[in-house]
Amino acid sequence: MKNIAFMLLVIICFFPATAKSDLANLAPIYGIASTNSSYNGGPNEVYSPPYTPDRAIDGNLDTQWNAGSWPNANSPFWVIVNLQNMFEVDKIVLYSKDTYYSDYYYESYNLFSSLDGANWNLLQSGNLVDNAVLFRSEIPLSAILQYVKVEIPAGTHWAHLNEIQIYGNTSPVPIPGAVWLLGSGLVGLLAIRKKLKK
Ligand SMILES: [Ca+2]
Repeated sequence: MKNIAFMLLVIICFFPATAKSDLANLAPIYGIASTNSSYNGGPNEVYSPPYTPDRAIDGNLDTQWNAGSWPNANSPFWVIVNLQNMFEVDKIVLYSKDTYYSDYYYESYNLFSSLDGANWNLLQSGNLVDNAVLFRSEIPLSAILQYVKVEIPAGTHWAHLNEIQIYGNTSPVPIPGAVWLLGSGLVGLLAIRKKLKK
């Protein structure tokens, strides 16, 4: 009986910490985007310049960040999205499209996450097909992160992204609070268990 009561207390104390609230694309809600290169556009542009990094997280698949084309002194190009807090993230989706040129092109990418914007964890490397059809690359995850970096180190023509979608729990992860709660919860459980044993 005492063991059952203890198990119930454990479930009550720890279930709320693992319950998930709404999932959404966090990038347009919280994201601040930066880059090392923005192409300023030229004549006969299909998309509306400037191709600034905020265009990669504006929730619009028809606008894009464009770093320029190769060769370029700023390569490898990168765009960083800072969510301003730590979040639980379930997947990242990258979109690219080039309607100006209909021939086949590609651009390679390295996708990183970070908690502090200084130490980066490589999540995936791959290629984005870059032609007139909107290309979608979905990367499933189970991670806590604050920063996402997409690096484009090589390709056949443009370095650009129409959208970086970061899907996760809309409530930030309160790391110091969670640690404090876990600590106080364990102390409480130990005290209750001691009482039950008496
Ligand atoms: Ca966009």
